Amino acid sequence: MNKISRRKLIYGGVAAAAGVGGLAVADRMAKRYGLIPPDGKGVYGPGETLTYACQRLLTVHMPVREFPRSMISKNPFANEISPRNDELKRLEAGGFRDWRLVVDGTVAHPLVLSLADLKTLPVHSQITEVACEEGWSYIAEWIGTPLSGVLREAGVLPQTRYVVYDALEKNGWESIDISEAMHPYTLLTMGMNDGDLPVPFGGPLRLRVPRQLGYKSVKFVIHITATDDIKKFGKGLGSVDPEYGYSWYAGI
Ligand SMILES: Nc1nc2c(c(=O)[nH]1)N[C@H]1C(S)=C(S)[C@@H](COP(=O)(O)O)O[C@H]1N2
Ligand SMILES: [Mo]
Repeated sequence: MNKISRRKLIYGGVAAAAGVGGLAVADRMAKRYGLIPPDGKGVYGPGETLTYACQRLLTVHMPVREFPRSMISKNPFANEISPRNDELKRLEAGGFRDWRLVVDGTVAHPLVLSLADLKTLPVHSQITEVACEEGWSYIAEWIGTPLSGVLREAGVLPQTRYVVYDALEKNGWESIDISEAMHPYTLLTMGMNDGDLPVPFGGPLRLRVPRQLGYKSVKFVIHITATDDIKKFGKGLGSVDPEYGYSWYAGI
């Protein structure tokens, strides 16, 4: 059976199970096919699992919503952290020459990359929207290099199921599944509109995940860890969001 018809079958199965046998059956099917989000047993329960499972099967190769240049927001709003932490201030004062990105975990060759290293990698740009769960949004051009290339460079191992990313700022960590991590629009962003990514918008490096809500697009990223076991991180829910009642999977 080819991949597409197999996917159709599994999708049909999860959805049909939800209708006929109830959410518990859908939950069991989703588990068998590795479609349980890390927070699936949290406050959201089987409903959250069904959303994630169906979204994943339908959208794994879906393109991102892009906008024309004329729709770039004139006055984008940066939800800036305050106060800026001392380490960020120190790195900024040095023109980010001492800044490094660490890539480790389930990879064959862990990497330590400077901004100059990252700038030698293939460039991709996209005009996409940052949509905050609170209701506001803005559109910008984001320029950088796909996360997938950096993961391949590090020799990401086949058992990898999630990619965890950490910010310079405390409590900023997040994770996405490997299919989102390898999506060509999941971008290690170093530029915004016509220049370098400004610090209030997450400079020098922000992971843009344009298929999910703004909170997955972590600013000031300094550490990327591939893993086969998301439960080892924090409280095991995939990020801090589920601890506050937000969903780990934030597809839009
Ligand atoms: N490091 C870090 N990244 C972050 C946040 C944060 O507080 N710290 N806030 C998130 C949230 S909730 C949203 S909606 C977007 C806002 O993006 P903006 O600051 O570019 O407007 O950034 C996300 N990335
Ligand atoms: Mo947000």
